[in-house]
Amino acid sequence: MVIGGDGYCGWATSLHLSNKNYEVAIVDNLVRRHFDDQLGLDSLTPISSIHDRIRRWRSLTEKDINLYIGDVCDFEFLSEAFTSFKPDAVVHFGEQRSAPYSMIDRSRAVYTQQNNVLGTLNVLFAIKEFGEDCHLVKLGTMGEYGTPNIDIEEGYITITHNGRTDTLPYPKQASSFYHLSKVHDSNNIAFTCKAWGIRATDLNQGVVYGVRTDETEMHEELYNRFDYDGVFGTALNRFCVQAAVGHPLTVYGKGGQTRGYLDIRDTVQCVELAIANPAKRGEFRVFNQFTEQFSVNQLASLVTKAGEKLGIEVQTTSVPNPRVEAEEHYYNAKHTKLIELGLQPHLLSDSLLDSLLNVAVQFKDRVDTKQIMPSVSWRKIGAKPKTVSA
Ligand code: NAD
Ligand code: USQ
Repeated sequence: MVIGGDGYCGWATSLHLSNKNYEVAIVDNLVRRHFDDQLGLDSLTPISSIHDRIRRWRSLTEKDINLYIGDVCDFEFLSEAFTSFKPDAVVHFGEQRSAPYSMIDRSRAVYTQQNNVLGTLNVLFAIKEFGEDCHLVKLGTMGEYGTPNIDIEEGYITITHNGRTDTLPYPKQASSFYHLSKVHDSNNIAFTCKAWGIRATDLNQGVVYGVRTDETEMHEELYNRFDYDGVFGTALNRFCVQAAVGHPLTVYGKGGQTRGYLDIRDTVQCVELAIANPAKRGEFRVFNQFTEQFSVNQLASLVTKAGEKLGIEVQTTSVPNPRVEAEEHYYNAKHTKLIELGLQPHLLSDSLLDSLLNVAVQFKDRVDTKQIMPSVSWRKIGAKPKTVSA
């Protein structure tokens, strides 16, 4: 069961798992498409409705994907989906995933935490009630750890304090109401693994880039979404679109912000590996899911070089940082557990950047350049409802 299977990571994963002969059900309330309507945004790539996507997949492969349209915060709906599909594994992508969206105003901050924390709590109760053996594969985020001045471990750290030693959850220092919702999820999942014997894997994923996977390439009705706007667009994807339309790359502040990144083709591989090698009953397993670290300045320089090769002149501008975050810091995060399970990373290469830039160029007429600059400020978040695109 792929919760959030109509979204960016979830759609690619659903097709990948279906292609690998897993029986797949997508659960989604389509709220992500509603956010686009609400804020006047659109994917760079044209995306079909979930019904057309699934019909097209069936006509190409003769494989069925089950579909449950509804909200995981509605326990009655979720219970029905669980009892009818009876999943062996639940992959939970179904959350509000934008840090800027969660910092627009009070109502979006509250919505983000309500949707994410209560949705996950319902999933935990559904597993306890209807499928105790079901493995929860939950999408967390590397941002749960923040940017501490020591190495980041995978979920746990062994500490000796006043002569005694223990292995404890790695400290969390998230820096948006969205990233904090993931910390709250992790705590709830860890507790229910202990209390009820739930088996769970928390995939602390870095920033995802790219758009093509083997399956989404099969037909234009299977295309994945590609966000480039200041609310849902993520760093490298945004930079490629900015380069394609001749907009200077928007480096926030000093640009030393370093994060873990991975190709969307590795997202789908990691989820498959987690499902194929489930956590034990009662185990709360944490994997850091990224393949390489980059600072924002490094990304800008890689895109500038890739642009040169394609004859595009790329400029960079320093934008006053709309976020409250360290702009120069130490960053060294472990990421060995998925490699040990067999992950074969697609590292960011010149060829990938060329093809991403080419996708951006192909669809550049669809770009609304007014959506590129950041419009949400961490410092100016207010209680009153705000329309960001205004
Ligand atoms: P997305 O917004 O494209 O997809 C999320 C999907 O979940 C959407 O289709 C949405 O309609 C659905 N959804 C949201 N709330 C729901 C609810 N209450 N009930 C049912 N469906 C609901 O996001 P994405 O980029 O695919 O991210 C998926 C997950 O991966 C998120 O949990 C996110 O935090 C995590 N993640 C994403 C990235 C990234 O770079 N995109 C990086 C790290 C982690
Ligand atoms: N940044 C820029 N310029 C831009 C966009 C971003 O300098 O135009 C900087 C940001 O300030 C930040 C870094 O790039 O320091 C990453 O920002 P992002 O928007 O690419 O990613 P983020 O907000 O962290 O969120 C994304 C996904 C989220 C996921 C997270 C993984 O939206 O769902 O959880 O990546 S992580 O960053 O590891 O926490």
